[in-house]
Amino acid sequence: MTWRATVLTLFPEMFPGPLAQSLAGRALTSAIWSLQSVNIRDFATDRHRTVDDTPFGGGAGMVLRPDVVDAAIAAVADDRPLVFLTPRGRRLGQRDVRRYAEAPGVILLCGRYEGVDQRVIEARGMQEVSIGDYVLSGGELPALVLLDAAVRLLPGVLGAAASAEEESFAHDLLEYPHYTRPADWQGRRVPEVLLSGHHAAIAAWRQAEAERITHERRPDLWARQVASAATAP
Ligand code: 9WO
Repeated sequence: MTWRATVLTLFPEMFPGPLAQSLAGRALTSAIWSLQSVNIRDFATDRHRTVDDTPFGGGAGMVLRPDVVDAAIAAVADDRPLVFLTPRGRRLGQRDVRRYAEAPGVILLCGRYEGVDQRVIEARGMQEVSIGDYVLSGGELPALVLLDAAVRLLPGVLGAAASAEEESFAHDLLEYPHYTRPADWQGRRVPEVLLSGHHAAIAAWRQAEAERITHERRPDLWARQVASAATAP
């Protein structure tokens, strides 16, 4: 079955954007997934098609109105998870991405201005999701990030080898370094073991490198890795 993505946005022309290229683009053409971008403005009810208003309590900027956002959601809501992209959300991880890829699809709400009226977020029981600790001008780029991460996990998008490789993230390790020809580039030699043809030695070297780099750069991931290795069967 086709995995269905719906994006609610004031900038529907931002989709599929970069996802029309390469892997995700081919999968879109071959109907492994579908994309519907919905303009929130189409659900405004006044002559000027107003979607925002000034914040109660004062302050800078504008807030998306709950009635307009709710009408947009009502037009598309079904059995799919409803996700609001916001820096206030829970951080998106590979585990969440896998869960979205296994759902029938996702409905993504992209905010603009200073935000979306909190009542519609709560009333619709939206999952609030962040891709990282920075403020952007809207949720569209995070929505593209979430879609890219999920679509590559859909059956038929990647080959079997790459799917197995994805598993490695589940083990909380960063990737080992990669090398290709030339074997000597500007005096920098590829690690000898990789030229040896000794597959067991290569696998051991890669595992050691992945562990070293994880320990060095991501003590948080390393702690998880050590904990899960300790409880592994
Ligand atoms: C703007 C702002 C201005 C003054 C005081 C507080 C403020 N908060 C915001 C704000 O969070 N604006 C958001 C812009 C409203 C929702 C859409 N926007 C957004 C989403 N920016 N960054 C994201 C985002 C989403 C997911 N992961 C990382 C960033």
